[in-house]
Amino acid sequence: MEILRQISEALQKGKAKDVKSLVQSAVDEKIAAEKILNEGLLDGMNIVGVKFKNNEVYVPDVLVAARAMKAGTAILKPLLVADGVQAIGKAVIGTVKGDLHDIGKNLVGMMLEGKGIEVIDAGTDVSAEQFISLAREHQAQLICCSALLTTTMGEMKAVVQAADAAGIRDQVTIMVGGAPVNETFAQSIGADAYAPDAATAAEVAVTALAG
Ligand code: B1M
Repeated sequence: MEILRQISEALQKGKAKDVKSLVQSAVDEKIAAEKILNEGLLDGMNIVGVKFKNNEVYVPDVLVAARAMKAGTAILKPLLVADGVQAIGKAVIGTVKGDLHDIGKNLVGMMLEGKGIEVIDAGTDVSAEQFISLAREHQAQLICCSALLTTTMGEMKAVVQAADAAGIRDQVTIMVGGAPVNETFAQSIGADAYAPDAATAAEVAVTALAG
């Protein structure tokens, strides 16, 4: 679809205003929000990621692309998030200590809200102690940790250990995810669940809350 290609290209160029108006046009054309997200915004961000890896674009280019991504997702959020639904549980979500990537974490948060889960967003660079203290404060049943760097994914193990030390390990489901994370890693650190993408994360969260 032409408009989705235009969204992807505008995002790659970091043109937040264009992304915003193109996403709005796509919504007005009744294209499904998930399709706009996956085939427009995320397509563009994936291309930026490959170019970043190949040194064809640099951190400032990635930052403006990330800003454009946020402008687009802000328009989609009301369409992805259910309105007025009774909360079925609470989740503390954050990107682990040392890691500032928050786009994937924000998408996971939106999808959880879309399933009627109350989300307490701890932000980025969240220490294991912060995760635990927020989970206690809000009596959350879920702790959701995101990591995008191979150097920070080890922090997820610290969250599992901190939950253990705080005596709340059997009261919370710890779910992990992010580009470098996989099922084998999740099991190796003693996490309860892993999800490869935001939509699956929401399904896994619902299953965990039901069980
Ligand atoms: Co960074 N960065 N970055 N970056 N960046 C990556 C991650 C990298 C893979 C790029 C590359 O080399 N190809 C690379 C990491 C290499 C590695 O560790 N193996 C990298 C690097 C090296 C860095 C810096 C070190 C660069 C530097 O400064 N020299 C630096 C680190 C800063 C820090 O965190 N301390 C850095 C900085 C940045 C920016 C600030 C410029 C920017 C972030 C802006 C922001 O987030 N607000 C940025 C970006 C945008 C990227 C890429 C291009 C895109 C990430 C993204 O948002 N993807 C990324 C390359 C790539 O991933 N292709 C890259 C879209 C997002 C929707 O996907 O986050 O994977 P993702 O989330 C998915 C799934 O993973 C999953 O669901 C989401 C949607 O389906 N998911 C979960 C995520 N969390 C989940 C949790 C769950 C379940 C599923 O359960 C709880």
